[in-house]
Amino acid sequence: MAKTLRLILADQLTREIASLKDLDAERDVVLMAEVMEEATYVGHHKQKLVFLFAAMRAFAEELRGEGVTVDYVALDDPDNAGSLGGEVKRALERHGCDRLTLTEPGEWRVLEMMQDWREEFDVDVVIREDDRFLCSRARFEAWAHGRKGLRMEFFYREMRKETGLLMDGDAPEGGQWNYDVENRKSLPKGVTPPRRARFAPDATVREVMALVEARFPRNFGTLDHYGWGWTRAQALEALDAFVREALPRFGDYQDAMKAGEPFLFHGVVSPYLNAGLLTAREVCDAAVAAYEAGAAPLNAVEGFVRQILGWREYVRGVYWLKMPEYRDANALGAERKLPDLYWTAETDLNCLAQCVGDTRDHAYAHHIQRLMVLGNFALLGGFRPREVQDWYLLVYADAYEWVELPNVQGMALFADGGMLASKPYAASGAYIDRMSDYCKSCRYDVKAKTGDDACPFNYLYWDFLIRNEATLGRNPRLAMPYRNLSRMPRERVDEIRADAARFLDGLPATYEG
Ligand code: FAD
Ligand code: DLZ
Ligand code: SF4
Repeated sequence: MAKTLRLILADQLTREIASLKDLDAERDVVLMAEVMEEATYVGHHKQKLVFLFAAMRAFAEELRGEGVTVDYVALDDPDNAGSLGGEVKRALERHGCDRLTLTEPGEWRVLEMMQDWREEFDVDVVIREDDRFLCSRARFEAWAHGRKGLRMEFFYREMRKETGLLMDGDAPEGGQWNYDVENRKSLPKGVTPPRRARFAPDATVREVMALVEARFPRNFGTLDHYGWGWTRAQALEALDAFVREALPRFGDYQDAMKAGEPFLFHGVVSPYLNAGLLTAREVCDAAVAAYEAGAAPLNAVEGFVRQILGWREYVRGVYWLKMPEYRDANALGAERKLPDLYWTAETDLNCLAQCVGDTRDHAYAHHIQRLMVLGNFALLGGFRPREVQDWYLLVYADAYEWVELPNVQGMALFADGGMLASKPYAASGAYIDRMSDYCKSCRYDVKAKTGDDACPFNYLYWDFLIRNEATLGRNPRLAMPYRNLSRMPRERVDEIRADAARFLDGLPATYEG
């Protein structure tokens, strides 16, 4: 039998990963390596680096506890080759392995690298499918084949039927597939979000924190509020706390935003899911069990399951279907440089200051903050998709290209021309005012459309529609705003364009990322 080297990446931290399935603990070696190439392909948030390195170290210890030989190469190991390929090469030589077994990675870039290893290394290279997802790449391709539009809702219904989640025989539980209309409430006064499961760093995590501060002092973000768990047991504890305390109101306040409350009633489980500490199926099962026990209502549980069984699986399918061209799509010809406020949080637009601030402090912002504040502003401002992509890929603890890219290109920026979304998620200040308390403490007046105090989202929204009329003007879902635009006096249109240009030209944009 071949002696096998099994490489485990930082986002493959589960005993169930395909590359460990036939592990022979007596003979095989598991390689895990903290390498500069992966730590620097974008300048990851400090919390993301700490979370991943701490979770890698803990997982290596778990395997060792089982009697598995783990070759763990730390970032500050003097012999560290600096890249995954370099470390695989060294380990193959060190351990005299004749086979290399891998699980396909979550990024095109890394898959290409792994495919080159077949030529580079004189051993059998086996790349296994990542079966942690509920929908395989082949299954998604079959679903997408021959379809004009790839609407998530239809994909989601098929996944419900195939997994049996929230099904009552052949019918959806409760009679409807989707309860989203019930999930758009703002947060009323007196409703306090629950305390979240956060974890105080132990000695190992503190060591990783010191390493990250020393090696990446200028990276985005702060470690001051660090609270991510780093083991599967902690991830399960976080999931359990969410299901008990937040899930019942997840649906109602899914779209709400509140200053100083980044987590609200959200799961806050994406870093654990994406790194392998939790599985998609067990997270959905936990939510459905709460519904069946009468502990959470259907609108909350269906809404939550849809995010994972629907959106998460769907964006992964889109990523592999559309890469590598997808990354370069720029259907709206957006060419402005990303302004500095995305890095500094220094801006008098309070909604942006709050959302960038939450991102800096927690390597987290919830979906509506990412989409309707940060993404909406990038869409309206016409910022370059590649710069927006890099920003999203580095600032969140849950960010990997397979999930970040479709969300940025398809959902936030409409850069794919409407393959993912039927219309751009463009909104004026009124939406942000309705769903948050941000406007109350803002120096701008959300109701004002003109003048120095006018909320910039108001004229940027119309400027966006005017600027992109050739591309968007025939979109049936934008018929109403374009009809309103056609009735606007010429002077008003000119005024909007001038206000928007003055505002956007006045945004400092000097950062190189
Ligand atoms: P909840 O609101 O509690 O949702 C539960 C779970 O559903 C999440 O943990 C996540 O796994 C899944 N989910 C929800 N929405 C999406 C979605 N649109 N796409 C994929 N999965 C989803 N999510 C990431 O995991 N990584 C990213 O890099 C990422 N980048 C994003 C970029 C943009 C521009 C936008 C608009 C969204 C992005 N998302 C990303 C999706 C979503 O915002 C996060 O998954 C969610 O905020 C994570 O917080 P939570 O665990 O509290 O989620
Ligand atoms: C994201 C990341 C980082 C920051 N560091 C490492 C690392 O040092 N070693 C490793 O094996 N993986 C790392 N990763 C995750 C890889 O970049 C990841 O597997 C790809 O992003 C593919 O999803
Ligand atoms: Fe944002 Fe406008 Fe509200 Fe200020 S007034 S917080 S800029 S939406």
